[in-house]
Amino acid sequence: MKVYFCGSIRGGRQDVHVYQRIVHKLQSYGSVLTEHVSSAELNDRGENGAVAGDKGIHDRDVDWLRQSDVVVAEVTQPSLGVGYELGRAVDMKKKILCLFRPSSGRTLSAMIRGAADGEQFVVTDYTEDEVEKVLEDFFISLKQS
Ligand code: 6K6
Repeated sequence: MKVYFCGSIRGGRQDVHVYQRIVHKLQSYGSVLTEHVSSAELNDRGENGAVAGDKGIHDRDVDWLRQSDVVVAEVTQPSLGVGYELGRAVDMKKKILCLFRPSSGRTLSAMIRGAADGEQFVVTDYTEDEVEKVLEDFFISLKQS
């Protein structure tokens, strides 16, 4: 299974430790195409020189999104890039799980919360200590669908 993980880069890297937990768990289900999103070395300018320029990043990521079987997004830290990826993923009819932590004190965008249909697009509120269990439940329900 190919998993596309979305998390904030230029939107802010405050939650990178949570992305690392998510990616580690996702790797038990398949290959995570966007493992670099959880890299602690990547700063909020999204720089590490691995890809030539923003167009290269965009085109490669949209290509990986197309190849993916499932999209998992951590949406607590608002990010234009993550919102864009989710919109494209809906258009591609991908299975999507969005993870949001209400303990952040933020309110999730209505365009993400309101897109949930409980099947193709799932939004789950969680606390950091239950993240692995939330992912287990999602992948069990994915197998059954
Ligand atoms: C090269 C190597 C590691 O990081 C880079 C440079 N930047 C990006 N590389 C890959 N994907 C990116 C990069 N910048 C943004 N994205 C995609 O957009 C990721 O898949 C994230 O889910 C999302 C983050 O968007 P912003 O708006 O928070 O940057």
